[in-house]
Amino acid sequence: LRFMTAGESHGPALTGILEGLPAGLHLEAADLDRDLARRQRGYGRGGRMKIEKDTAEILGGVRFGKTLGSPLALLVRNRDFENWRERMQAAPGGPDPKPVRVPRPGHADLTGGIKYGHTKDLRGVLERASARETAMRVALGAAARVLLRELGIGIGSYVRSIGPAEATPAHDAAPGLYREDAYELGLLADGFETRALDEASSRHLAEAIDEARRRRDTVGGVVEVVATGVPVGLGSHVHWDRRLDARLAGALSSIPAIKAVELGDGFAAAGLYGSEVHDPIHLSAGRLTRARNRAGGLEGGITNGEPLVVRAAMKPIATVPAALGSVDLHALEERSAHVERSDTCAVPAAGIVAEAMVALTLADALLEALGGDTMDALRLPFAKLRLSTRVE
Ligand code: EPS
Repeated sequence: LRFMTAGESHGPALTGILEGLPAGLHLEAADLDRDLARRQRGYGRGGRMKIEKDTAEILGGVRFGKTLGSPLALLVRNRDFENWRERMQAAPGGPDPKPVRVPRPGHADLTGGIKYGHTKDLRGVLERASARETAMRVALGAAARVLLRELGIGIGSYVRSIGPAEATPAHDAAPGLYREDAYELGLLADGFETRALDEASSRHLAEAIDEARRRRDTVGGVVEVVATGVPVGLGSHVHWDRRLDARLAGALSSIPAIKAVELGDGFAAAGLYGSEVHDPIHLSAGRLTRARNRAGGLEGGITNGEPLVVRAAMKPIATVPAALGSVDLHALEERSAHVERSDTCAVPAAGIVAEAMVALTLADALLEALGGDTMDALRLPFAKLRLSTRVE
Protein backbone atom coordinates (compact mmCIF):
# COMPACT_ATOMS: atom_id res chain seq x y z
CA LEU A 1 0.00 0.00 0.00
CA ARG A 2 1.43 3.39 -0.85
CA PHE A 3 -0.01 6.86 -1.08
CA MET A 4 0.80 10.38 -2.17
CA THR A 5 -0.94 13.70 -1.69
CA ALA A 6 -0.71 17.06 -3.44
CA GLY A 7 -2.29 20.46 -3.03
CA GLU A 8 -1.84 23.78 -1.25
CA SER A 9 -3.91 25.01 1.70
CA HIS A 10 -5.60 27.83 -0.27
CA GLY A 11 -5.26 26.25 -3.70
CA PRO A 12 -8.26 24.76 -5.52
CA ALA A 13 -8.13 21.32 -3.89
CA LEU A 14 -6.18 18.55 -2.21
CA THR A 15 -5.64 15.41 -4.22
CA GLY A 16 -4.49 11.95 -3.16
CA ILE A 17 -3.79 8.53 -4.59
CA LEU A 18 -3.81 5.29 -2.60
CA GLU A 19 -2.45 2.32 -4.46
CA GLY A 20 -2.67 -1.34 -3.41
CA LEU A 21 -6.19 -1.69 -1.94
CA PRO A 22 -7.57 -5.15 -2.76
CA ALA A 23 -10.47 -5.36 -5.20
CA GLY A 24 -13.96 -6.03 -3.87
CA LEU A 25 -13.91 -3.80 -0.79
CA HIS A 26 -17.18 -1.92 -0.20
CA LEU A 27 -16.24 1.75 -0.26
CA GLU A 28 -18.37 4.87 -0.55
CA ALA A 29 -17.60 8.57 -0.35
CA ALA A 30 -19.68 8.64 2.85
CA ASP A 31 -17.08 6.39 4.54
CA LEU A 32 -14.42 9.01 3.84
CA ASP A 33 -16.63 12.00 4.67
CA ARG A 34 -17.32 10.63 8.14
CA ASP A 35 -13.65 10.89 9.12
CA LEU A 36 -13.21 14.21 7.30
CA ALA A 37 -16.00 15.65 9.45
CA ARG A 38 -14.46 14.17 12.62
CA ARG A 39 -11.16 15.95 11.83
CA GLN A 40 -12.89 19.29 11.41
CA ARG A 41 -14.52 19.30 14.83
CA GLY A 42 -12.68 19.83 18.08
CA TYR A 43 -12.37 22.66 20.54
CA GLY A 44 -9.76 25.29 19.73
CA ARG A 45 -9.97 25.46 15.94
CA GLY A 46 -9.85 28.85 14.21
CA GLY A 47 -11.98 30.59 11.57
CA ARG A 48 -10.96 28.41 8.63
CA MET A 49 -13.03 25.45 9.81
CA LYS A 50 -16.17 27.59 9.52
CA ILE A 51 -15.40 28.04 5.83
CA GLU A 52 -14.55 24.46 4.94
CA LYS A 53 -16.92 21.51 4.89
CA ASP A 54 -14.65 18.74 3.70
CA THR A 55 -16.04 16.03 1.47
CA ALA A 56 -14.16 13.57 -0.73
CA GLU A 57 -14.89 12.99 -4.38
CA ILE A 58 -13.81 9.56 -5.60
CA LEU A 59 -12.23 10.00 -9.03
CA GLY A 60 -10.86 6.52 -9.57
CA GLY A 61 -10.52 3.02 -8.18
CA VAL A 62 -14.17 2.41 -7.24
CA ARG A 63 -17.08 1.20 -9.34
CA PHE A 64 -20.63 0.58 -8.11
CA GLY A 65 -19.50 1.00 -4.49
CA LYS A 66 -16.64 -1.50 -4.65
CA THR A 67 -12.90 -1.08 -5.11
CA LEU A 68 -11.52 -2.29 -8.43
CA GLY A 69 -7.93 -2.99 -7.35
CA SER A 70 -6.80 0.06 -9.31
CA PRO A 71 -5.45 3.19 -7.55
CA LEU A 72 -7.99 5.05 -5.44
CA ALA A 73 -7.94 8.70 -6.54
CA LEU A 74 -9.51 11.34 -4.29
CA LEU A 75 -10.26 15.05 -4.41
CA VAL A 76 -11.10 17.32 -1.46
CA ARG A 77 -11.90 20.86 -2.54
CA ASN A 78 -10.76 23.93 -0.59
CA ARG A 79 -13.77 26.23 -0.34
CA ASP A 80 -11.47 29.03 0.80
CA PHE A 81 -9.90 29.03 -2.70
CA GLU A 82 -12.70 31.36 -3.79
CA ASN A 83 -11.16 34.02 -1.53
CA TRP A 84 -7.63 33.33 -2.79
CA ARG A 85 -8.21 32.76 -6.51
CA GLU A 86 -5.92 35.59 -7.74
CA ARG A 87 -3.22 34.95 -5.17
CA MET A 88 -3.11 31.17 -5.57
CA GLN A 89 -3.80 30.67 -9.28
CA ALA A 90 -1.72 28.15 -11.22
CA ALA A 91 -1.73 30.34 -14.35
CA PRO A 92 1.15 32.80 -14.84
CA GLY A 93 0.73 36.02 -12.87
CA GLY A 94 1.81 37.57 -9.62
CA PRO A 95 3.64 38.74 -7.71
CA ASP A 96 1.38 38.44 -4.67
CA PRO A 97 0.45 41.97 -3.48
CA LYS A 98 0.90 40.85 0.12
CA PRO A 99 4.08 38.73 0.22
CA VAL A 100 5.00 36.95 3.46
CA ARG A 101 8.52 37.95 4.43
CA VAL A 102 8.78 37.42 8.19
CA PRO A 103 9.12 33.70 8.96
CA ARG A 104 7.29 32.24 11.97
CA PRO A 105 9.72 30.56 14.38
CA GLY A 106 8.91 26.85 14.58
CA HIS A 107 7.22 26.75 11.17
CA ALA A 108 8.67 25.52 7.87
CA ASP A 109 8.69 29.16 6.63
CA LEU A 110 12.42 29.83 7.00
CA THR A 111 13.92 26.41 6.29
CA GLY A 112 11.60 25.80 3.34
CA GLY A 113 12.06 29.37 2.11
CA ILE A 114 15.83 29.02 1.97
CA LYS A 115 15.69 25.51 0.51
CA TYR A 116 13.21 26.30 -2.30
CA GLY A 117 14.14 29.93 -2.96
CA HIS A 118 10.88 31.39 -1.60
CA THR A 119 12.39 33.96 0.78
CA LYS A 120 10.78 36.80 -1.25
CA ASP A 121 7.36 35.31 -0.49
CA LEU A 122 7.18 32.55 2.10
CA ARG A 123 3.65 31.71 0.98
CA GLY A 124 5.40 29.41 -1.50
CA VAL A 125 6.29 27.28 1.54
CA LEU A 126 3.56 27.80 4.10
CA GLU A 127 0.77 26.79 1.73
CA ARG A 128 2.08 23.25 1.53
CA ALA A 129 3.53 23.07 5.06
CA SER A 130 0.03 23.87 6.37
CA ALA A 131 -1.74 21.08 8.22
CA ARG A 132 -4.52 21.46 5.67
CA GLU A 133 -2.75 18.61 3.85
CA THR A 134 -3.76 16.24 6.63
CA ALA A 135 -7.37 16.38 5.39
CA MET A 136 -6.31 14.24 2.43
CA ARG A 137 -4.39 11.84 4.66
CA VAL A 138 -7.57 11.40 6.69
CA ALA A 139 -9.58 10.64 3.54
CA LEU A 140 -7.02 8.07 2.35
CA GLY A 141 -6.68 6.67 5.87
CA ALA A 142 -10.46 6.28 6.04
CA ALA A 143 -10.26 3.88 3.08
CA ALA A 144 -7.54 1.87 4.87
CA ARG A 145 -9.73 1.89 7.97
CA VAL A 146 -12.68 0.43 6.02
CA LEU A 147 -10.42 -2.43 4.89
CA LEU A 148 -9.26 -3.08 8.47
CA ARG A 149 -12.76 -2.91 9.89
CA GLU A 150 -13.95 -5.43 7.34
CA LEU A 151 -11.43 -7.81 8.98
CA GLY A 152 -12.41 -6.89 12.53
CA ILE A 153 -9.59 -4.43 13.29
CA GLY A 154 -10.83 -1.24 14.95
CA ILE A 155 -8.87 1.99 15.34
CA GLY A 156 -9.71 4.94 17.58
CA SER A 157 -8.05 7.80 19.41
CA TYR A 158 -8.62 10.28 22.18
CA VAL A 159 -6.80 13.23 23.73
CA ARG A 160 -4.68 12.47 26.80
CA SER A 161 -3.49 15.95 27.58
CA ILE A 162 -3.55 19.58 26.45
CA GLY A 163 -0.71 21.71 27.73
CA PRO A 164 -0.49 21.04 31.49
CA ALA A 165 -4.03 19.54 31.70
CA GLU A 166 -4.32 15.74 31.75
CA ALA A 167 -7.41 13.67 30.89
CA THR A 168 -8.38 10.30 32.38
CA PRO A 169 -6.58 7.64 30.32
CA ALA A 170 -8.64 5.11 28.37
CA HIS A 171 -7.68 2.12 30.51
CA ASP A 172 -9.50 3.83 33.39
CA ALA A 173 -12.21 5.78 31.53
CA ALA A 174 -13.33 2.97 29.20
CA PRO A 175 -11.40 -0.26 29.96
CA GLY A 176 -13.72 -2.50 27.94
CA LEU A 177 -13.52 -0.46 24.74
CA TYR A 178 -9.77 -0.02 25.24
CA ARG A 179 -9.27 -3.77 25.03
CA GLU A 180 -12.05 -4.81 22.71
CA ASP A 181 -13.28 -2.03 20.44
CA ALA A 182 -11.04 0.93 19.71
CA TYR A 183 -13.39 2.15 16.97
CA GLU A 184 -16.10 2.71 19.59
CA LEU A 185 -13.49 4.29 21.85
CA GLY A 186 -12.86 6.91 19.15
CA LEU A 187 -16.61 7.53 18.81
CA LEU A 188 -16.87 7.99 22.58
CA ALA A 189 -14.16 10.67 22.34
CA ASP A 190 -16.02 12.30 19.43
CA GLY A 191 -18.87 12.99 21.87
CA PHE A 192 -16.68 15.51 23.75
CA GLU A 193 -15.48 18.74 22.16
CA THR A 194 -11.88 18.18 23.26
CA ARG A 195 -12.00 14.44 22.40
CA ALA A 196 -11.36 13.39 26.00
CA LEU A 197 -13.31 10.36 27.24
CA ASP A 198 -15.40 11.92 30.02
CA GLU A 199 -17.08 15.22 30.79
CA ALA A 200 -14.82 16.25 33.68
CA SER A 201 -11.64 15.63 31.66
CA SER A 202 -13.07 17.45 28.67
CA ARG A 203 -13.86 20.55 30.74
CA HIS A 204 -10.36 20.44 32.18
CA LEU A 205 -8.77 20.26 28.71
CA ALA A 206 -11.05 23.01 27.36
CA GLU A 207 -9.89 25.30 30.18
CA ALA A 208 -6.27 24.81 29.07
CA ILE A 209 -7.27 25.87 25.54
CA ASP A 210 -9.23 28.87 26.86
CA GLU A 211 -6.23 29.92 28.92
CA ALA A 212 -3.96 29.79 25.84
CA ARG A 213 -6.49 31.86 23.86
CA ARG A 214 -6.72 34.42 26.68
CA ARG A 215 -2.93 34.72 26.60
CA ARG A 216 -3.01 35.12 22.80
CA ASP A 217 -0.97 31.96 22.61
CA THR A 218 -1.22 28.39 21.28
CA VAL A 219 -1.04 25.07 23.11
CA GLY A 220 -0.10 21.46 22.23
CA GLY A 221 -0.84 18.09 23.78
CA VAL A 222 -0.74 14.32 23.53
CA VAL A 223 -3.07 11.99 21.62
CA GLU A 224 -3.29 8.23 22.03
CA VAL A 225 -4.27 5.88 19.22
CA VAL A 226 -5.49 2.37 20.02
CA ALA A 227 -6.08 -0.48 17.57
CA THR A 228 -8.00 -3.58 18.65
CA GLY A 229 -8.48 -6.90 16.87
CA VAL A 230 -4.92 -6.72 15.51
CA PRO A 231 -3.62 -10.24 14.75
CA VAL A 232 -0.17 -11.52 15.71
CA GLY A 233 2.41 -11.15 12.97
CA LEU A 234 2.26 -7.69 11.39
CA GLY A 235 5.74 -6.22 10.95
CA SER A 236 8.98 -8.15 11.32
CA HIS A 237 12.04 -8.47 13.55
CA VAL A 238 14.29 -9.49 10.66
CA HIS A 239 15.24 -6.09 9.30
CA TRP A 240 15.23 -2.50 10.59
CA ASP A 241 12.85 -1.08 8.04
CA ARG A 242 10.35 -3.90 8.46
CA ARG A 243 9.92 -3.36 12.20
CA LEU A 244 6.38 -2.09 12.72
CA ASP A 245 7.61 0.14 15.57
CA ALA A 246 9.77 2.04 13.12
CA ARG A 247 6.99 2.39 10.58
CA LEU A 248 4.47 3.61 13.14
CA ALA A 249 6.94 6.09 14.63
CA GLY A 250 7.80 7.38 11.16
CA ALA A 251 4.16 7.62 10.12
CA LEU A 252 3.12 9.51 13.25
CA SER A 253 6.08 11.86 13.32
CA SER A 254 5.35 12.78 9.69
CA ILE A 255 2.23 14.61 10.92
CA PRO A 256 2.94 18.35 11.13
CA ALA A 257 3.85 19.52 14.67
CA ILE A 258 4.31 15.99 16.06
CA LYS A 259 7.59 16.01 17.99
CA ALA A 260 7.58 12.69 19.86
CA VAL A 261 6.04 9.25 19.53
CA GLU A 262 5.65 6.60 22.23
CA LEU A 263 4.98 2.91 21.60
CA GLY A 264 3.35 1.14 24.53
CA ASP A 265 4.67 2.55 27.80
CA GLY A 266 7.31 4.49 25.86
CA PHE A 267 9.36 6.89 27.96
CA ALA A 268 7.83 5.63 31.22
CA ALA A 269 9.33 2.15 30.60
CA ALA A 270 12.83 3.63 30.65
CA GLY A 271 12.40 4.47 34.32
CA LEU A 272 11.20 1.04 35.48
CA TYR A 273 12.75 -2.41 36.09
CA GLY A 274 12.42 -5.11 33.45
CA SER A 275 10.19 -7.18 35.70
CA GLU A 276 7.78 -4.24 35.89
CA VAL A 277 7.80 -3.54 32.16
CA HIS A 278 7.53 -6.85 30.32
CA ASP A 279 4.16 -8.55 30.09
CA PRO A 280 4.21 -12.17 31.41
CA ILE A 281 2.78 -14.80 29.04
CA HIS A 282 -0.06 -17.03 30.30
CA LEU A 283 -1.79 -20.10 28.94
CA SER A 284 -5.56 -19.93 29.25
CA ALA A 285 -7.96 -22.42 27.59
CA GLY A 286 -5.42 -23.33 24.91
CA ARG A 287 -4.62 -19.70 24.17
CA LEU A 288 -1.54 -17.60 24.85
CA THR A 289 -2.66 -14.50 26.73
CA ARG A 290 -1.34 -11.49 28.66
CA ALA A 291 -2.72 -9.99 31.81
CA ARG A 292 -1.28 -6.57 30.96
CA ASN A 293 -0.13 -4.72 27.88
CA ARG A 294 2.76 -2.43 28.66
CA ALA A 295 4.36 -3.36 25.33
CA GLY A 296 1.46 -1.68 23.55
CA GLY A 297 0.88 -4.71 21.34
CA LEU A 298 4.39 -4.77 19.87
CA GLU A 299 7.27 -7.14 20.57
CA GLY A 300 10.32 -7.48 18.32
CA GLY A 301 8.80 -5.09 15.80
CA ILE A 302 5.85 -7.49 15.37
CA THR A 303 2.28 -7.20 16.64
CA ASN A 304 1.63 -9.67 19.47
CA GLY A 305 -2.18 -9.80 19.33
CA GLU A 306 -2.73 -7.35 22.19
CA PRO A 307 -4.24 -3.92 21.50
CA LEU A 308 -1.80 -1.63 19.73
CA VAL A 309 -1.21 1.52 21.78
CA VAL A 310 0.77 4.49 20.44
CA ARG A 311 0.95 8.12 21.51
CA ALA A 312 1.98 11.23 19.66
CA ALA A 313 3.00 14.55 21.23
CA MET A 314 2.07 17.70 19.35
CA LYS A 315 3.91 20.96 19.94
CA PRO A 316 1.88 24.19 20.10
CA ILE A 317 1.04 25.59 16.64
CA ALA A 318 3.78 27.90 15.39
CA THR A 319 1.43 30.72 14.40
CA VAL A 320 1.38 32.42 17.81
CA PRO A 321 -1.14 35.32 17.82
CA ALA A 322 1.10 37.45 20.07
CA ALA A 323 3.78 37.15 17.42
CA LEU A 324 7.30 35.95 18.22
CA GLY A 325 10.51 37.73 17.35
CA SER A 326 11.78 37.12 13.83
CA VAL A 327 13.51 38.83 10.91
CA ASP A 328 12.02 40.52 7.84
CA LEU A 329 13.89 38.75 5.05
CA HIS A 330 13.33 41.68 2.66
CA ALA A 331 14.07 44.70 4.89
CA LEU A 332 16.68 42.64 6.79
CA GLU A 333 15.65 43.91 10.18
CA GLU A 334 14.20 42.27 13.25
CA ARG A 335 10.40 42.31 13.28
CA SER A 336 7.49 40.33 14.74
CA ALA A 337 6.66 37.14 12.87
CA HIS A 338 3.94 37.03 10.24
CA VAL A 339 0.58 36.20 11.85
CA GLU A 340 -1.62 34.08 9.63
CA ARG A 341 -5.10 33.21 10.91
CA SER A 342 -4.60 30.06 12.95
CA ASP A 343 -5.99 27.59 15.46
CA THR A 344 -5.34 27.93 19.21
CA CYS A 345 -5.12 24.17 19.50
CA ALA A 346 -5.39 21.42 16.90
CA VAL A 347 -4.71 18.45 19.19
CA PRO A 348 -8.27 16.99 18.92
CA ALA A 349 -7.94 17.07 15.12
CA ALA A 350 -4.43 15.58 15.29
CA GLY A 351 -5.93 12.48 16.91
CA ILE A 352 -8.02 11.82 13.79
CA VAL A 353 -4.95 12.34 11.58
CA ALA A 354 -2.98 9.96 13.80
CA GLU A 355 -5.76 7.35 13.43
CA ALA A 356 -5.45 7.72 9.66
CA MET A 357 -1.68 7.26 9.69
CA VAL A 358 -1.98 4.19 11.93
CA ALA A 359 -4.68 2.77 9.63
CA LEU A 360 -2.49 3.26 6.55
CA THR A 361 0.52 1.71 8.32
CA LEU A 362 -1.41 -1.30 9.63
CA ALA A 363 -3.17 -1.92 6.30
CA ASP A 364 0.20 -1.77 4.56
CA ALA A 365 1.75 -4.27 7.01
CA LEU A 366 -1.28 -6.53 6.68
CA LEU A 367 -1.18 -6.61 2.89
CA GLU A 368 2.58 -7.15 3.01
CA ALA A 369 2.13 -10.15 5.32
CA LEU A 370 -0.84 -11.70 3.53
CA GLY A 371 -0.89 -10.38 -0.01
CA GLY A 372 -4.36 -10.39 -1.48
CA ASP A 373 -5.41 -8.86 -4.77
CA THR A 374 -9.03 -9.35 -3.79
CA MET A 375 -10.88 -9.23 -0.48
CA ASP A 376 -11.79 -12.90 -0.95
CA ALA A 377 -8.11 -13.85 -1.32
CA LEU A 378 -7.32 -11.94 1.87
CA ARG A 379 -9.98 -13.45 4.11
CA LEU A 380 -8.69 -17.02 4.45
CA PRO A 381 -5.05 -16.25 5.34
CA PHE A 382 -6.32 -13.53 7.67
CA ALA A 383 -8.57 -16.01 9.50
CA LYS A 384 -5.56 -18.34 9.91
CA LEU A 385 -3.44 -15.53 11.32
CA ARG A 386 -6.19 -14.79 13.83
CA LEU A 387 -5.89 -18.31 15.23
CA SER A 388 -2.14 -18.11 15.69
CA THR A 389 -2.25 -17.53 19.46
CA ARG A 390 -3.95 -20.92 19.83
CA VAL A 391 -1.61 -23.74 20.85
CA GLU A 392 -2.30 -27.49 20.60
C1 EPS B 1 -3.08 26.34 9.15
C2 EPS B 1 -3.75 27.55 9.36
C3 EPS B 1 -5.23 27.61 9.36
C4 EPS B 1 -5.78 26.26 9.77
C5 EPS B 1 -5.23 25.25 8.80
C6 EPS B 1 -3.78 25.04 9.05
O1 EPS B 1 -5.72 27.85 8.06
P1 EPS B 1 -5.87 29.30 7.44
O2 EPS B 1 -4.50 29.81 7.24
O3 EPS B 1 -6.65 29.14 6.16
O4 EPS B 1 -6.65 30.05 8.47
O5 EPS B 1 -7.19 26.27 9.81
O6 EPS B 1 -5.88 24.03 8.93
C7 EPS B 1 -6.75 23.67 7.94
C8 EPS B 1 -7.09 24.45 6.94
C9 EPS B 1 -7.26 22.34 8.10
O7 EPS B 1 -8.02 21.89 7.24
O8 EPS B 1 -6.89 21.70 9.10
C10 EPS B 1 -1.63 26.31 9.03
O9 EPS B 1 -1.01 27.37 8.85
O10 EPS B 1 -1.02 25.24 9.14
